[in-house]
Amino acid sequence: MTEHTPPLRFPAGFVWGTATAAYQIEGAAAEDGRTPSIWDTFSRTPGRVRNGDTGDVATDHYHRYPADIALMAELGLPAYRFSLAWPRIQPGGSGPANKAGLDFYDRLVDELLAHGIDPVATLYHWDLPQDLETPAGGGSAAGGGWTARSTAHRFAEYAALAAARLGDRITTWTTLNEPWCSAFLGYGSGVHAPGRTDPAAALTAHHHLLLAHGLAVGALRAELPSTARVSLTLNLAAVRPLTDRPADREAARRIDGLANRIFLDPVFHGRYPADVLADTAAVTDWSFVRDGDLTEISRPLDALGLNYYSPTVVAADDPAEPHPHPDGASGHPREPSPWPADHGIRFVPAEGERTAMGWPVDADGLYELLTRLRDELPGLPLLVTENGAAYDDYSDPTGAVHDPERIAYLHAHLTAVHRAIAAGAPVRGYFLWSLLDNFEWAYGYGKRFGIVHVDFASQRRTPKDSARWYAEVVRTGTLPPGPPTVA
Ligand code: IFM
Repeated sequence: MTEHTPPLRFPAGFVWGTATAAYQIEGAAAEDGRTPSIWDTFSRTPGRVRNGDTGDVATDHYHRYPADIALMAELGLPAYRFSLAWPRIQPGGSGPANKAGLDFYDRLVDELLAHGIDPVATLYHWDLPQDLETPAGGGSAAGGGWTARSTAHRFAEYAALAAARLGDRITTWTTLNEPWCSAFLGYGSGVHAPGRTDPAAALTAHHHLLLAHGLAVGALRAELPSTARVSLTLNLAAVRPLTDRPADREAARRIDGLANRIFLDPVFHGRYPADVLADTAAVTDWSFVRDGDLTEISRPLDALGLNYYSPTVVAADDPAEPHPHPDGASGHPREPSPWPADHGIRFVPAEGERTAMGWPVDADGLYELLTRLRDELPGLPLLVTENGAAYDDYSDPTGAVHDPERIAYLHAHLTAVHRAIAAGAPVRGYFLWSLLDNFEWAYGYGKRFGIVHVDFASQRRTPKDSARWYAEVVRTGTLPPGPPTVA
């Protein structure tokens, strides 16, 4: 349900854009010297991705980028957040740059600039070169992926190669996208590549991802002009206790630690939170943290990116109840959890409206997070680097794609952004996820987040109603009065 609201004007200079990621759209998995990433391996492993889908072709953006950029220009979208594929730029994850890989991003960036679109680059959106996870016979890499400290150093070398070639034209750089997912879904629950289910490995990976971020910030600063902006994107969680009971509040404190403060404290204050170290003491002694790491990790940033989709509601487990299975049946063993130490905590499915991912629609969580960051990181520019929703879109007999639910979702969340700005949060831009329907990781092509519909058989692109609606918001810098309520 969306309430009727008056038009809301965004500040002058507010950056509007859309976002994508390399493995989700590029395809061309084996072209021009690209080597496999952990997602190529994972998606080819039976049972890991729905329907056996892979990113081999995806939206074929590698070949169709001129038309995709022309479409962005037609929609009047002034900025574009995309990611660079490490295994394209530095095959295998070590050694010299692959000229053909860098040439692709060179062409992409030039095409964006020729259309007046500002390129915003992310260095790592989950496509770790497979050789860094499991070295091919005789390779010099250590293996172990993000559980290996050396991977952090390889990442900084890759960052330097990318910045040396593209830093004269890309002015906003992001090191990592959602390191929570890389560490906790990749090494904890195993629903993301590389598919490991080891809580100690998840925490080790977490630290090495942050170290990689810090080392890459240093490498970027050394290569880029002083005017460049360097940032990090986090998927922080709006964590809520189910009730005000002390046990539920304690559950919320623990998950807030593992979702939010485990990133914000080291990156912005140079320390891990004492309560998180205590909560996870049975999992790891944190001996992978070495002298000097936190200084490296807390190098100053020019902005923080926030990705937001829905809130997280937690409660204390009732020991008298059999443990609920995530599918609703009781008494089954628990699935591996992404959270390294969540014993005694229950994740409560929120009530009300949901997207096709089953995620609750709750824009207040975005407001809560933006105003929290306003208070905790005074003066740091904020960007909403992802926000959007999947729905079961289809093209009707006339070829149109009507997606009123997405428009309502976007309206509610942009209203929350506007409210946060009015409350003093320094939010400088908004990147809608996503430009195109794409490869939604373990869900394959079954979940559509795009404002542009992609027919994956023909690769035909069709702007959905939401694309036209967003284009008008961007053109006017104004959010129109609330859209009709979606039943
Ligand atoms: O598709 C993903 C994206 O790669 C990272 N953030 C969340 C999106 C939707 O699940």
